[in-house]
This record gives sequence, C-alpha cells and structure tokens, in this order.
Amino acid sequence: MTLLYKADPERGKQWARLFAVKAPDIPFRLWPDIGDPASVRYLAAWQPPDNPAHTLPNLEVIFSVGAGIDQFDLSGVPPNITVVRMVEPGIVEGMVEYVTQAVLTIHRDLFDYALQQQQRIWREMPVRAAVSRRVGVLGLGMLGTAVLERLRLFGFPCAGWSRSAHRLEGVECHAGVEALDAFLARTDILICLLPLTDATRGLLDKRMFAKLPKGASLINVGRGPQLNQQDLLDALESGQLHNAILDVTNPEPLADSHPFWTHPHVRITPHIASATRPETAVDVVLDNIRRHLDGLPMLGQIDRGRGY
Ligand code: NDP
Ligand code: OXD
Repeated sequence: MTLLYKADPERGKQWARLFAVKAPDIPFRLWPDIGDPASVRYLAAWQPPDNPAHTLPNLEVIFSVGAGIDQFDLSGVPPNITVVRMVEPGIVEGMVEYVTQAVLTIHRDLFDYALQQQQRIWREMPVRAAVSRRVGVLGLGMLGTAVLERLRLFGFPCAGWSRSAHRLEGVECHAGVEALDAFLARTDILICLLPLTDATRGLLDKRMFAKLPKGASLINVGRGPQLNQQDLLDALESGQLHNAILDVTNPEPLADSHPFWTHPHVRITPHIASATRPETAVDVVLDNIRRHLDGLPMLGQIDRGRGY
C-alpha cells in the first residue's frame, strides 16, 4: 500500500519525514525511486507520470499536491483512478494573506506612490474609505470564500461569482453566466480564483474588462491562461483598468522581453500566492487514505465532467 510522491523533491523530503512519524505503516517512496511499481496504490503528484496506469498498475488514487488539477492530463488517467485535489488549511491561509495584501496595495494607491517615489514626488492622494471600494471574487470555492470572509472585515463591499448559487454572509453572491455582467458592473477590484477549465480559459478578456467600472483593477491568482495578456495591456493603456497584480502568467516564467516585467501598472510574482504546506497537507492526505480504505468519499475528489 505504498504512497509515491512525485513533486518538488525538497518538499518530498518533508513529506517523507512526516509520513515516517504519523503513518509508519504506510510505505512512502520519493519519485523516481518507486520500488515495486505494483505496490503503489496512492500517488501524490504535481504532475503524474505519462500513462500512470501503465507505470503503476495498481494505482487507485492520485492526490494533486496543489489545489488545482489543470496541470493533469486527465485523458491519460483511466476512470477507475480517483483524482483528489488538495484541500488543506495551509493553502487557504497563504492565499488569504496574498490577496489581502494585493487588495490593500491597490486600495491604498501603493502603485501610484511607488511611481511618485521614483520621481521623488511627495504628494498626498485622498484616502478612500474601504466602504467605497467594491471587491469582487470570481470563484466561490475553498479559496474565494476564505478570501471574501477576510476582506469583508475591512469594510469593502464584497461580491462573488460562481457556477452554482451560493449564500455567504455579507457577500452579494452571483451565479451563472447570466449574472456575470451585474457582478462586473459593481466591481472595482476584480480577483480571479477560478480553476482553469474550458469554460474559464481566456475569460479575463476585453469583453470582461469593458464591463468593469472605468479604472478598476485586476488581481489574477487563478491560472495564467485565464487571462488574455494583450487585452490587459490594451485595457491598462486606455485607462479602462488601472492596475494589475498577477501571480500567474502564461507561460511561467514570462519571456524576458514580455512587457509585464517593466509595466508601471503591473506587478508580477512567480506563482507564490499560496502553496501546499507539508505539515498540514500530510494530515489531509492521511485522512483521505483512511476514508478511501473505509470506502468513504475523500475530501477534494474532483468531478471530471466539470473539470475541477
Ligand atoms: P474550488 O474548486 O474550491 O472552487 C472553484 C470555484 O470556481 C467554485 O466556486 C466554482 O463554482 C467556480 N467555478 C468554476 N468554474 C466556473 C465557471 N465556469 N463559472 C463560474 N464559476 C466557476 O477551487 P479553489 O478555491 O480551491 O481554487 C481555485 C483555483 O485557485 C485553483 O483551481 C487554482 O487554479 C488556483 N490556485 C492558485 C494558487 C496560486 O498560488 N496562485 C494556489 C492555489 C490555487 P461552484 O461553486 O458553483 O462549483
Ligand atoms: C495550486 C497552486 O493549485 O499552487 O495549489 O497553484
């Protein structure tokens, strides 16, 4: 009943230490040292090997080490192998911190002050109350919900958009394509926390930007291919959008010559908004293995039809 880990080797060593203490009965292997392939029933991976069912003939569950599973080629994973994404408190905490700092950076005009500083300009801008800055989150899942719960405490009027209807205290919830325009029209800071699927690829484009109030800003912490990068540059140029904070790009990293690197109204970070924390993730995976052994559904099991 081996668990094979195939992702960042340094974090893999932490997983190995934690497994040795918390679950000494479960053999743990670090890719590429897979031992007997027939004994591997569980795989924790950022990307599974090609043709996983062939490489690991008794594989039953693939745990994504990330919250997203878009990096998996699910067409190569037979339906009898269950795919589980990472639902663990460490990822949530990191994302709440990152998005909070990004919203406050935009809200408190720190982009504009950084430009003033470069020119040695000491000039105050009016300080806007949070209640006058409307925040909107695309995606009301594990992360979008947690981010809104925190942002609400600052006094920002908060809204969210999802596929199915949700109810969240203090959050105006919108659902479905037909509700998107109304959600965008009331959003000054737009945050993308959607999974990458066929329906969300390229969603952040000029049509969407045109529906935001003029001067709105974007924070993309979902996935790079959700954004049409040229449309963003055009929207920044025209003033339709004021600032963008991008933790994800397409590709990652961007080419040296990409205009985002030096754009005064774009801030990029190298996909670090949040990351799985071994200390908390291992508990979740072990709990899921127990559930699986008991024939119970696992937390974070993905729906292949929806793509997330
Ligand atoms: P969840 O699966 O919990 O939530 C996804 C949300 O998106 C749900 O509310 C879902 O709606 C909504 N959604 C999906 N498709 C659509 C659609 N077509 N139209 C409208 N709403 C849609 O995901 P998480 O919150 O855990 O994570 C979200 C994403 O964040 C991940 O997939 C990953 O891409 C990204 N991420 C980025 C990280 C980073 O460091 N930058 C770190 C971790 C995650 P419904 O509720 O109706 O199902
Ligand atoms: C994730 C990520 O999906 O790191 O967890 O982006």
